[in-house]
Amino acid sequence: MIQASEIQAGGTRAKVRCDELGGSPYSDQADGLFRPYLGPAHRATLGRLAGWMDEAGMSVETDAVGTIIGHYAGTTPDAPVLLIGSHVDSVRDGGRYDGILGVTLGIEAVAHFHRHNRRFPFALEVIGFGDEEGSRFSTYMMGSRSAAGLAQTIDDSVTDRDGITLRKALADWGLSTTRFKTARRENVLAYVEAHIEQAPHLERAALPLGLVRGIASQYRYRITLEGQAAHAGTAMHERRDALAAAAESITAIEAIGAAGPDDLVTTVGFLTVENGAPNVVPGHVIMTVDIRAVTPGVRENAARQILEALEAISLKRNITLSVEQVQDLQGALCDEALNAILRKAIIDTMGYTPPVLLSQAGHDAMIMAHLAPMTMLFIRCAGGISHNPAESVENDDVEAAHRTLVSFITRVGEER
Ligand code: HGY
Ligand code: MN
Ligand code: MN
Repeated sequence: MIQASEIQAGGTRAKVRCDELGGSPYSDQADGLFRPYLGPAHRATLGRLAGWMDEAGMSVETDAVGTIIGHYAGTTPDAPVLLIGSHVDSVRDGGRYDGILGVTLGIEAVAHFHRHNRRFPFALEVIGFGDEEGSRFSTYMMGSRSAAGLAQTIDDSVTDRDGITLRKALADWGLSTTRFKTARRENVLAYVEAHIEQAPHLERAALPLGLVRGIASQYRYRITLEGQAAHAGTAMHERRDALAAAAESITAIEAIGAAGPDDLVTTVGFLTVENGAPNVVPGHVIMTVDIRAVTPGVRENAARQILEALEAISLKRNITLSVEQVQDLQGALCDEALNAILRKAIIDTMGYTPPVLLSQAGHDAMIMAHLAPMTMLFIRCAGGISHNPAESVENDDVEAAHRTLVSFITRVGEER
């Protein structure tokens, strides 16, 4: 019988490894965490993960888009694959556990079975996607989209903040878009992703782990407001102030989000003023709008209201408005059968029936749902805070997640 004390080391180790990866050389930001796709930190992180995967008895490869995959063979060579993973990239000034904790927990689960020489009628693969956040290029979910066999478009007009194109960044890794199709994972039985909740529901319920019913759909727009740059001495009624128009628009976007159903969220997360200066009336503003909802139709309805509001404000202020949709991400429901097994695993290891939550945060799991049935395990995080250096998790909660993941995989094996 497996000793609980032995299994607990895995959970703590998974967290401690995320802490190690939270700094140089695994971050491209001197004073915090930024691990962008195809950057030096990404490459260093894959090297470190490959070593841990090797220690856990896995063979390791990196695919055509820079995704790392550790393989732990099943009892037969043609056995289907149970994929366990998440993303290794981060947002700028990000938290240490978003994404990467799902990869280190996957490694710990396989290490546990390796130590006990346990094999299943399916292979285990731990997968670490390099571009979920879209924090370097305006791509997003590139790794899971390729793994799921979804088409990828490369926009050569898109560059990172240093002017490097995605195509160049791929070439610097010896990767080429011509091989993207080879990244599709074959013979996949299911996909499971352990991830911090990035919301406060588990903390408010004083519970360490939860299930996920579904992941919200997302729209993202790039809005350009064109007025007229003018001297700060210009009379108020003679201005075409793009930033004042943006401010009124942002308030309207927030009000539409707040007035909508509980699962609707609207965010303006990025704004830039061209040639901004204290004594210049802003003439050109670019901002983003992110709209999410789990319930079908809510996202679409909110988008229509928001675009109508922006048109009315721009007309009133004599501003030229242009709207570009840069993301249309369909939501996804977790597989009921996998959720039932994960529920039993949580009852087994924790002794309580877990809550079933909605995820307003996007995850690779919503893409992997195109390839195979998927499920997610949510882990409590302090205050629900994420995309912030203050992101934190408790050792006990990560150990609970580790033990639950081991129990979940064991149960899937028993049900095969
Ligand atoms: O935007 C999201 O929800 C995820 O963090 N990429
Ligand atoms: Mn994130
Ligand atoms: Mn994430």
